[in-house]
Amino acid sequence: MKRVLITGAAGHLGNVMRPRLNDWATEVRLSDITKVDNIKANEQFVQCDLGDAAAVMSLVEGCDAIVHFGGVSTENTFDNILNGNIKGAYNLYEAARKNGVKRIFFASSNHVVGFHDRETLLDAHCAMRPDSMYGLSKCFGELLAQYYYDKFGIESAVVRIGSCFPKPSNRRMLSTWLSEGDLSDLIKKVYAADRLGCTVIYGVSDNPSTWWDNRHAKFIGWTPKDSSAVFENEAYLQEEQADPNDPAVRFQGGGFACAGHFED
Ligand code: NAI
Ligand code: 15L
Repeated sequence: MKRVLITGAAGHLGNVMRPRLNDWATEVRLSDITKVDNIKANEQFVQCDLGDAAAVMSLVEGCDAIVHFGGVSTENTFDNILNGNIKGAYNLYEAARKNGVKRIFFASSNHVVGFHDRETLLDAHCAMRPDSMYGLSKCFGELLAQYYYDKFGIESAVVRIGSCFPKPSNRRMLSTWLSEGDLSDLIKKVYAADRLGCTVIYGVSDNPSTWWDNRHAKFIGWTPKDSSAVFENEAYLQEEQADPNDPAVRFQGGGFACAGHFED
């Protein structure tokens, strides 16, 4: 891989993926609306608001690959989501088209399907049931990726990330947990594939309990190696009360599905 752009580089996943992807790329262009520190020899930092079309156009210039983590990552005001996730995704795909970028790793979210209940096994072809304005903005991003593939041939991995944190912080995350190692392997597999098309992939480790089936993405050859089983007996997870009638327990999106509508 030659020059890779990582958006959202100041955020959680940007920070954890940066060292893991460093050897993989000759040059890494890091970008965020917030400053990124400790720039390494093969890294470059470009501060940029994804909602600024002209800035995003020059940000993407000269890049061969884009790992798109940037944007609002939880529920927020519509204006913030509109700027970072809707205009931001549009600006990024337009910039990719005009700069000849052929393949994008798009960090979508499980909150695109958060209103499915947990007894339902989902695959890439299930209906979108967003659980939040945030989830809705990721639906837009996923459809945008499909449109840019159908019309312009730009390939995307549309990755519905579960919960990528060092460990599950609640019982729900025993089913949604994605390890950092499995995520970095997935990014590399996405760029190693001969063909990708526009493929929806659930970003989840090999957990004992799962609501997601990745059979339509098997051709990529990604096999998650980690499992939340190692955390199952941790005391903080045993103590959590699980009321089966609580919407946060019924729906896949957990707290996002039962939170009130976010207003300013
Ligand atoms: P994060 O919130 O830590 O990082 C997102 C970064 O995007 C932040 O550094 C923020 O400054 C930047 N950003 C926000 N608005 C921006 C704008 N208008 N212009 C430029 N940069 C902007 O989130 P995290 O956890 O690192 O997630 C990365 C991506 O993965 C996000 O798109 C998120 O929706 C997605 N994701 C993450 C999951 C996880 O478990 N960490 C689960 C599902 C999806
Ligand atoms: C997400 O989409 C968020 O970005 C992340 O912060 C977590 O809340 C995650 O989903 C989750 O569902 O655990």
